[in-house]
Amino acid sequence: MRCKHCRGYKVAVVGATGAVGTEMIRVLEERNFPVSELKLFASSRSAGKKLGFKGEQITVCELTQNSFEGIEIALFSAGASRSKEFAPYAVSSGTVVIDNSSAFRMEKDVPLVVPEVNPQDIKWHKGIIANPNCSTIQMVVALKPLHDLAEIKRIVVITYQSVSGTGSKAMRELESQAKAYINGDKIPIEVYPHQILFNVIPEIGKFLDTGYSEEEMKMVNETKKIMGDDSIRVAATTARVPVLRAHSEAVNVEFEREITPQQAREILQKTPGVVVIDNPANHEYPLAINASRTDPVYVGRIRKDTSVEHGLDLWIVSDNLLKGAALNAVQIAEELIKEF
Ligand code: 25A
Ligand code: L14
Repeated sequence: MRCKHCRGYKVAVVGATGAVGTEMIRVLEERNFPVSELKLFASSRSAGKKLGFKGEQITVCELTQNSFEGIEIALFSAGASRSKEFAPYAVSSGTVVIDNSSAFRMEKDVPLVVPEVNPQDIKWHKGIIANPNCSTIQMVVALKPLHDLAEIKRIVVITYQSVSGTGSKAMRELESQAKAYINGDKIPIEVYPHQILFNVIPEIGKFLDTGYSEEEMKMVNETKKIMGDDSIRVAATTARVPVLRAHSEAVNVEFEREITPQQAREILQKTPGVVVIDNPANHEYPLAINASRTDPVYVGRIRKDTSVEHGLDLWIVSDNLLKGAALNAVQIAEELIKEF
């Protein structure tokens, strides 16, 4: 790859028309990532559609095996099956793939990276770098500095996940259910097994034989890999709520050593990428509506869990399409090009 002083990199976004892909394009522009040429790919459904980047209209092309010639960095967000099918072609063209799907996250020779937590892992990539699951990213950004101080033994997390995690079709479904309700029409149900409007659905991803869902196991396994510590125990319950953007999480953490809520607050206030909002007496705590379309991971409701020797409870909120997906992917690309 060329040096950062050169004109820029040839970048592709795969899944460019989706909920995450459109944010990837916007974040590349907003952060002024050095792009000399941007190529946009999606399925044949979107071929010919135009999307804006730095005042230019770029035509979306159908993704094929030959799409990656000359591309230096490809940001993938078109689902795990598309990643499995097309990432090998990208790698054999010499493209570095930053993949937002779950396809390669747990593979031994694929780094799983949150730049605030384990930027050093980017170095050993062999063509693919995986972007972690959105619920996991926001949790580890907040917990890593606390782990460094007091060593985490066990995490119990419950998530309240927005519909945008499922993609743009699910966002439209929540909106159309709201409209149908207002108009007194029959509520359309297509994406989720139940109505999501006015509801909470404790099912994200497939259920496994253990009774846990795929999303819950992503939080267990990815947390250990990103933190580089297999001894951290994680129990997760993941639920869908009728929110358009930003996931909220109730996180209970047990530590090896003493850590007070005030210490945690002070450390988190100094942590890059984290904003502490913790003034409950004034009704101030992180909210999905306020986190939506913003970059930080917000932490609040920091309090002592008196049921164990060294425990804290926290409320963590972040925009799942940004830090949970597009922003983290672009930050990985920024780290990657630092080496050249
Ligand atoms: O396969 P998975 O892993 O189960 O993933 C399922 C979906 O989850 C989203 C994403 O939805 C994905 O399709 N997703 C995956 N990982 C995610 C993550 N980490 C995630 N969401 C958030 N965080 P999406 O609709 O938001 O984005 C899909 C993008 O992928 C492109 N795509 C699909 N098949 C492709 C492909 N690109 C290349 N080759 C293929 N074979 C897709 O482009 C979009 O950019 P598109 O052209 O198919 O979609 C244009 C519009 O059409 C809608 N749409 C999507 N699927 C269908 C559809 N319309 C009708 N029928 C469909 N089956 C989309 O809403 C989009 O607006
Ligand atoms: O693994 O539906 O990155 O909210 C993240 C979003 C899995 C699905 C992942 C959702 C996806 C999840």
